[in-house]
Amino acid sequence: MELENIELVATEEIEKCDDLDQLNETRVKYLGKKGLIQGFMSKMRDLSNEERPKFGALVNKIKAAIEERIKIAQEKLEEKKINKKLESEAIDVTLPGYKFNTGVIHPLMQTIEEIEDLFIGMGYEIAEGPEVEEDLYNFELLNLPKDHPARDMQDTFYINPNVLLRTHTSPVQARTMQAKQGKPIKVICPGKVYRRDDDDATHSHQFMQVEGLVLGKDISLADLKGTLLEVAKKVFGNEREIRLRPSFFPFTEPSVEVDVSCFKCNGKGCSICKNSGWIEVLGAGMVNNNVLKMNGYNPDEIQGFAFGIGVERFTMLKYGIEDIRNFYLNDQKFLNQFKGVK
Ligand code: FA5
Repeated sequence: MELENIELVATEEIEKCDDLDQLNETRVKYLGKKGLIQGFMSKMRDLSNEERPKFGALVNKIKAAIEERIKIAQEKLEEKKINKKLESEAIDVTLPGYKFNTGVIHPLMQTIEEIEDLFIGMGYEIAEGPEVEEDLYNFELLNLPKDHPARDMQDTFYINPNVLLRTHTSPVQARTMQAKQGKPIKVICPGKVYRRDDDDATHSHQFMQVEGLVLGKDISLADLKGTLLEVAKKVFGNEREIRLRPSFFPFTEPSVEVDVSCFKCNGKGCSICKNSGWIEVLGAGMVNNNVLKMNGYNPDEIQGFAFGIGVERFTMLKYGIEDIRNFYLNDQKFLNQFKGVK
């Protein structure tokens, strides 16, 4: 190639380069150690002293021009590379987002959380116990010896003669008393319980309760009544009527049951409340002296009350749910109604 043509040819080649690799090959071809420019440099030896500086200056000028063109091309190709990367990573922020199907806290758990918050605010702690329970805690230590007729009140799933699925959360009372060894107690215990009850609109063979137990000096029935009315008022508001009615539990004396006016008929009587106008929501009473003694407490020094709230019944009354079985069918249409309630 003639020296005069080299700048023109190099410029055309540089401009044709599509990427940095090609450009580098072109740079090596012209400016590398064994490149075309170097080839002209080595020819200087053969020139006369007069021609050499002129020729040298011309080669250097052409070399500088090619270097400059390569530099400009390199900047362009680097920018092109960055733009290509940005383009591939670009997102359209105006596109509508993906719809995420969020779950919903089960209405029974919402009720339990509400009850827990309420009692924690009143200074209670939360206790837990096993669902597969010993007969000893579920019955015997609660003043229900074997063959006691009151055991029929809670038809039981037995695993063997001494082990059963707990029929209520009251065994946690006995467990907590044994653990606290005569000291004051203020706990609630939420959990699942099991009974051989026939399923209907207000009964299920598996349901949830929140047990409560308070033991201390000079605790009276008035404290129990005040606590239960406070809870019922907070959960149901002022629209519902609440009544305490004398009842019987072997582990409390005296015992009461709390009813709330039926959400469906407002006390007139309907199929849901079995024409009574009321729905029973919890059992309660002053802890029986025998229970205190059996679990290491002296009834002359310490007394207290206990209660067992039916969580399904609370939730049915709160939201006007007509059939307890809705809680266990996992029907999305039913459950989604409780989105955003809590
Ligand atoms: C008891 O289970 C006692 N352990 C409660 C108690 C605790 C009394 C401490 C005294 C001291 P009862 O069997 O009544 O009591 O049940 C309590 C509540 O559970 C009822 O008021 C009702 O709301 C709910 N309940 C009872 N059986 C069912 C059932 N099959 N399905 C749904 N809820 C039920």
